[in-house]
Amino acid sequence: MKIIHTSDWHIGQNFFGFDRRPDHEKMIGELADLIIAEKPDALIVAGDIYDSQTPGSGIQKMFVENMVALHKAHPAMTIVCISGNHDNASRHEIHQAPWTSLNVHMLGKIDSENLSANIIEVEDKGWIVAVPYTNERFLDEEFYLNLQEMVNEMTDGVKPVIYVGHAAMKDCDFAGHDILNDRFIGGIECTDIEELGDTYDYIALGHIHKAQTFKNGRARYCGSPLPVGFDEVRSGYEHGFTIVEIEGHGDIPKIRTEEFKCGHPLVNIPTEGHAEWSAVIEELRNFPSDIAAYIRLNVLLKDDQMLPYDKENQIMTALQGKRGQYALLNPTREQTIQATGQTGAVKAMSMEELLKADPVTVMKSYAQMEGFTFTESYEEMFKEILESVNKAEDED
Ligand SMILES: [Mn+2]
Repeated sequence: MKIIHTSDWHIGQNFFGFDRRPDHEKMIGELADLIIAEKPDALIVAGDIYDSQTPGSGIQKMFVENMVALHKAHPAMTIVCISGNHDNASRHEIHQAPWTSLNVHMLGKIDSENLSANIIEVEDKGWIVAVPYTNERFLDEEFYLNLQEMVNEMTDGVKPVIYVGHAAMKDCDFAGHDILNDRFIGGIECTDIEELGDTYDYIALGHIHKAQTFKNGRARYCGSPLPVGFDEVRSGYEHGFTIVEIEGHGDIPKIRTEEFKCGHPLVNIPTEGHAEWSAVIEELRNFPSDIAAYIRLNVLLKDDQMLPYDKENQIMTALQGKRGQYALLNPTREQTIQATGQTGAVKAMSMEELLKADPVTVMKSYAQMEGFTFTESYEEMFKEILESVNKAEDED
């Protein structure tokens, strides 16, 4: 069985006021070309189709038209499209009936009483087990075991079985995600991939935007085809599509990738880290005029330095005659870590970020700043205290 694996499109994203529709159209257009060239048995879209739970009608229309175009690129292909944490699970299933007639399977929910609905047969080729994003606390304790049992009953043990999910897996590389703002990543809401069982030949994942293969080549995040944020542009971060071939059940999947180049690349100035204002403006002035980039300026402020009062003016002057556009100013104040005397850029947390953050994460960054090791036993003690505080609050 041959599949193309993609996820995290985030269609309709409001990107600092820029319309990303042309970039999304280009991405889906190139995906259609890839489908025509590769003729896969299935296309997997592993969640976060839209950026918001309530996409506008124009954005929904664009999605529908593009999905039909992908179907027409190779009508014999099965398409499995699950919802992610950014999508609305119920809305995702509204037009399930007409989509099914095009061999497109839109899955947004899990019904523990009817797990067979999530197991899709790709005729003569194998099976795809589709598990849309669900908060772990709404899953039965035995969910993965029951699902695996059902899969083993419904499949033949000869043809490959592929799992599709939208979840954060423990011990992955979360680079590019704002861990402090997203407690589903990095902390308590992570799934241990071993819980899924050993039935699946390939686990096609969405959610984490950094492409990566793990579980001895049996699991992969295909990554976001176009960077969703400026932190997704750094060395080692690839954007594109994944092509997977599996001969039979038990065989190791063969994985290839196809790069996607965004029409409006995201550019950080400087490329890595932060630099002082004058150096940033100088680099902006020297930025090639023919690249239609969206640009973030990463400015380092020393001591009691402030941003210049005419900053917008300076930016606009530096960009004159260039196709590049200014998107965001990202200032950071240099701080010295007391305990170590080390000086560097430390991202200050806003009150809003602090309120949303997981206390253990906050404690860990505090420990790092103060230069002491937050050991596992400290963590245990800290969690105990947290629990008793939460309990006392509940009782109030
Ligand atoms: Mn996403």
